[in-house]
Amino acid sequence: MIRKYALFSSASCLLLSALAIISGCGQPAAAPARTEGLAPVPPQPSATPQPASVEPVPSEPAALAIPAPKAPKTPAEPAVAIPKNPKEVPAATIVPLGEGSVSAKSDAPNLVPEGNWEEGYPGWQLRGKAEIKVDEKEKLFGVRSLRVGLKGSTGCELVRWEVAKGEVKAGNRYLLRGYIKTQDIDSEASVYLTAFTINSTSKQMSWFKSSPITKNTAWAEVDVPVQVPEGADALAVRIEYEQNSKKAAKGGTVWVDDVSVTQVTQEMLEPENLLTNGDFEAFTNNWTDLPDASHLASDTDVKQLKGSASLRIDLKGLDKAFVLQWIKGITPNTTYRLDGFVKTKEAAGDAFLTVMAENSKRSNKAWLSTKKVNGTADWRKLSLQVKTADDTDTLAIRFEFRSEKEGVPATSGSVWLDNFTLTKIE
Ligand SMILES: [Ca+2]
Ligand SMILES: [Ca+2]
Repeated sequence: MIRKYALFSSASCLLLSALAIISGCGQPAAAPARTEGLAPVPPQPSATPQPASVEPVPSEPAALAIPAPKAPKTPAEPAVAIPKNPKEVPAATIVPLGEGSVSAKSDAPNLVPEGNWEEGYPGWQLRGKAEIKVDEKEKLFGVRSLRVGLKGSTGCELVRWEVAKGEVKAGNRYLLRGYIKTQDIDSEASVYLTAFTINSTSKQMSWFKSSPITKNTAWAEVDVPVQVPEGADALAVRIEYEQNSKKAAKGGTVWVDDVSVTQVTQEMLEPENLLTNGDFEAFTNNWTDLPDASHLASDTDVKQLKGSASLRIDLKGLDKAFVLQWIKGITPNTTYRLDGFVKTKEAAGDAFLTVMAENSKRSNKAWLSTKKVNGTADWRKLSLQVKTADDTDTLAIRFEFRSEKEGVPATSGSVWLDNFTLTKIE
């Protein structure tokens, strides 16, 4: 803390000069549209819901995911209503994201478009010892990231002043987000993404800091929520490297990509995830696994950007395995969205997500499934939207890895699951 305030007193003159520089730069250009890695595949037609069934346990969801060749003669009202016009509600879509995939981001304007490093690092000021360069090999978005070489450095910071000049008001909320990768950072040293607000009259500052990132960390999404305190009228962003001990080795490399600051409004707050442990940080807690947990592992080496673990399913010569979670208290006539990230390695068999909707009498059930994936592929997002019927009160969310033919023990390979969310849309 002492160090920071000392920094600030030496930085206040810098701030004034930075203001003069930045005010001459005019308005930042609008952030370029993000398209790479997120190209949506056109919505797939959904599975045809099956008529009501009294089976206590769904046993044929895979078959139900395939549109029936003929419509039932007298279809019972399905628990999941699917509009005939697929434009109204995209019933099942798959969005391949490819290597280094990330979740979709908000459409709010980015107040630090220079944080994508595509045009170098205009507006950023380096203090302390480091070698900064754009890097066209290690990047997550666009064609460049920023590489910070720390050879011989005991600490440094890269500051972008006044990212929300004229917009910062007490009570406003912002999300600072960046993507960071580290290599050979000493365990006694850390990298942080930090935002701070400034009261330009009193010079008082408030700090908002990410968790420390150290050692060797694959590209990780780092979020720092900021709530502007009373009296603050400016916001700045900092990427900092700090040694926590004199024993720390002076070296290592940090890559940064796509730093953004977006204002968060009430409507943009992430909807509640109705799944518990959908990020599989707690192995299979809250999930039912079938046939048993012997094929499952918590994998801390492979995960989809956030958190520290994914769930891995390894199969050899079995016909299927799945994890299941029941969600009760579902609202009728409401659209829900299911998203989940899946990675596959030599997966012989189909991996997919299924939703089963059920009424309170357990007399009306319907299934919808995402597209199936297999083979070897990096993280892909599987998504599904369902609209519940008049009497739906329960949804069962199931991830399946199974052979194409029921009962044929042909499934093999590995599948990783991470960041499953079920959210109420309307
Ligand atoms: Ca970039
Ligand atoms: Ca996780």
